[in-house]
Amino acid sequence: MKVLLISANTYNRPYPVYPLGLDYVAGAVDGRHTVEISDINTLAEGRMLESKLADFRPDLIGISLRNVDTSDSTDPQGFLDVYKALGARIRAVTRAPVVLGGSAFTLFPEVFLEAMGAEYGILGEGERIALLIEALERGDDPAALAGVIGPAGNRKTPAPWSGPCRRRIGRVDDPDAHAAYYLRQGGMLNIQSKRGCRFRCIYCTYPYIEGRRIRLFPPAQVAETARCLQEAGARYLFMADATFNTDIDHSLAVARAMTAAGVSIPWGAFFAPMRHPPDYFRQMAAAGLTHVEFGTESLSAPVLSAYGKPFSPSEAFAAHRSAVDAGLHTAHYFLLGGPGETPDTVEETLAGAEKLANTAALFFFCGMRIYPHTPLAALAQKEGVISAEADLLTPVFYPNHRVDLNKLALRLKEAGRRRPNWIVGAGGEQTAAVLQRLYRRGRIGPLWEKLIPPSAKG
Ligand code: B12
Repeated sequence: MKVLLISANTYNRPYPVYPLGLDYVAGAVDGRHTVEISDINTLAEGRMLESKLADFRPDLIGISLRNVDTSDSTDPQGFLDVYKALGARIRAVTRAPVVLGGSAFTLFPEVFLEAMGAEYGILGEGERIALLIEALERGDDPAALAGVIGPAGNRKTPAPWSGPCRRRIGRVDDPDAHAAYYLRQGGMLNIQSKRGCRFRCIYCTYPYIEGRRIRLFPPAQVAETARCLQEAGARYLFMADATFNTDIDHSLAVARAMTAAGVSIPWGAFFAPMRHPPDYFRQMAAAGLTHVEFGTESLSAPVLSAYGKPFSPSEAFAAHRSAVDAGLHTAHYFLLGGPGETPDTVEETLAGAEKLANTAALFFFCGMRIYPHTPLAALAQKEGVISAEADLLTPVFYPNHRVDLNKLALRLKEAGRRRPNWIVGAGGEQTAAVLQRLYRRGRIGPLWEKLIPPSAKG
């Protein structure tokens, strides 16, 4: 069977993100079949997609839907129409069955399936495609499989995947390969060291998308992938784990394995600012880590507790200090205005943010989006804020009656004039433009530290 996997994501902020998921989907397909990956970022012009479909003549098309929307209330933009148009272009050329997957699809499967006129969708981990192909070959209905839905939609949830996760690294050194596109814009590719998230942060979709059970990848295998990517031309790696330090020992083992494998390019990852051994960030820095992105959310104890975060404000400050002392660039993400937030707790968090010395960037998101399958959705339903049938595709924010989110965003924008490293939302057009300029000059990585004039750091 010929399988064409297509990455539909063309959103390029803060920078274009290599479609890592498709490497795993490709790696799951049995070697008897021919698999190719096409990326709309590199097929954007003219009728290149149509030509690809006509030349390759796939028997099955997999489409990866990553983002639902920008998820930034200060810079809203939805992608349903873009995906819908892509579905129509594909249907105009071929009747091959289409299977959807990816995080956006997993969150709103029925909507995307219908909009794109697709036959099937796989919720959560796409490794399940191997079973779907077998079912098609046998003439069975793939929609009968766990975690797979058909056009009738059937309210399924992702089925846990306990088989191997094999990544197929495509051509990176070929300038026409899709990886080359990402290398030209920031030099970044990505890797993964585990699947799953066991935290219970009330707003978060990750445990639903990836599963709650943690599955650690062997450190030597992660390091070998990193080395291959480096050899092929990657100049920076982003560890795409939900939280890299959920398992401290494993994260240290991965870092040591990267050094042992000769990985010398810089890398970054998401961390929870939790308790950790005193020399943790120094060991990470010694293994090439340069950027720490902390999912801090708040610096007020009752709010952290209401949000279900696994750390206290003092642990967050301590983690920040040791990352900065280890010479790392740190960014903190805040999520203001969720359940439990009051005007006083906002003040506490903003006063705390002032004390995070030497932070490259602080991103403030105002308002907590309600995603399906999260504890927040259950809470909002219990409180009568949303109905069980609520359409959450159009963003619904948890209504905090004590904090005016619009006023808060304006206040943060105002405060940002004096504190250039305070960024409201993801930074919108302005941040993207600065990064694009730096990438054109050959700079690499997330570059949060370069967004801020040196005189403004402190
Ligand atoms: C790491 C990450 C980032 C990093 C990426 C860094 C990098 N260089 O890779 C950064 C910080 C840059 C980032 C930015 C953004 N992100 Co982000 N990110 C993630 C995160 C934590 C992991 C993504 C990842 O790589 N996972 C590992 C790979 C292997 O998994 P995967 O791609 O999902 O693929 C698997 C399955 O989905 C499935 N699958 C995928 N494709 C296909 C296709 C088919 C056919 C099939 C069958 C299956 C399938 O199989 C794969 C293997 O199991 C996810 C949350 C999560 N835990 O999933 C959010 C997430 C993907 N991000 C999200 C968003 C919104 C964004 C931003 C728009 C935020 C913003 N305003 O800045 C930007 C967009 C960036 C862009 N240009 O597209 C959302 C997307 C859904 C949504 N709400 O719209 C998520 C799900 C988080 C959330 N809030 O819900 N992100």
